[in-house]
Amino acid sequence: MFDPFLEELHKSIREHGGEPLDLLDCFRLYQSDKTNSKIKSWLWNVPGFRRWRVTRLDAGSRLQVLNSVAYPTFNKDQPIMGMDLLWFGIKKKLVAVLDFQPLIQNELYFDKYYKDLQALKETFPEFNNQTKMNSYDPDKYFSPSVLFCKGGIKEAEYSLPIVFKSFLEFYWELDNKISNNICDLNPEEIKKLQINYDKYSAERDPAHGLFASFFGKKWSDHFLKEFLFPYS
Ligand code: BLA
Repeated sequence: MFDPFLEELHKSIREHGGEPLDLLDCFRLYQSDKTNSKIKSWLWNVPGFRRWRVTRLDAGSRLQVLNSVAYPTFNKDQPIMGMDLLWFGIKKKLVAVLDFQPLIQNELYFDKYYKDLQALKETFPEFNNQTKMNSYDPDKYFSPSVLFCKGGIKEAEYSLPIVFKSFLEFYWELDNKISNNICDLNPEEIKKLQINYDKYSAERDPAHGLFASFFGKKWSDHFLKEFLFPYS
C-alpha cells in the first residue's frame, strides 16, 4: 500500500542531498515469523536536519504503516516534519496524519510557516478530521493546519497521493522562508523543545502496544528509546 510513498520520500530526500546512515541491524530490518510481520527503518543525513528517520511496517492485511519524522538542526526554528500513515487492510481503514509539527503554538509562527499547509487542508476537506485525538493533545506539537484523515480506499488511492506530494514539496520550501528568527527562539530553546517532543511522543505514541504485540516487548522498548525517540 505505501511503497510508492516510501520511494517518493526517499527519492525526494536524495534529491535534497540526503545520504543514508548506518543503522543497527536489528533496526534496519526486524521480522517476526510468529506474527508474520516485518519492520524496516532508514536513517538519513540531510543538509539542514539533525535527524531524519523513516519506518515502514508490513503486517500484511492487518496493518501497513509508513512513519517518518524530520528534525531540523537546532539553529532553525522551523517545525518538525511528522507523518504517520496507516492502512488496516482487513477493515479497509486509512488513518493518515501529516503535519509540520510546531515547536510553539504562536500566531506569528503559524503565519510564517503554515500558509501552504493550510491551503492544502482547505483543498482536501477529507483531511480535516474533526474527531478528538485519543492519545495526543492537539495543542501540543500539532498545528491547526494538521492534515488528519480517517477514511477508506477512496482517500488512500485518490487524495493521499496528491496530498503527500504537495505536503513534501511545501515542507522543503519552508527552508526558503525568511530565516530570521521572528519568534525569538534561540538554538538552546529549540534544542529543549525538540527534546521535549521526543519525551512527549514516547509517552503518547499509540504504537508501542502494537509493536510489542508484533515484535515482543524487549525489541519494542529498544526501538522506541533508541530509534524512534532517542532523546526520550
Ligand atoms: C495514530 N499511530 C496512530 C495509531 C497507531 C499508530 C497504531 C492509532 C490508529 C487508530 O486510531 O486506529 C502507529 N505510530 C504508529 C506506528 C509508528 C508510530 C506504527 O509512530 C512508528 C513507526 N504519529 C507519529 C507522527 C505523527 C503521528 C510523527 O508517529 C504526526 C504526524 C500522529 N498518529 C498520529 C495521530 C494519531 C496517530 C495524530 C491519532 C491518534 C489519536 O487519535 O490520538
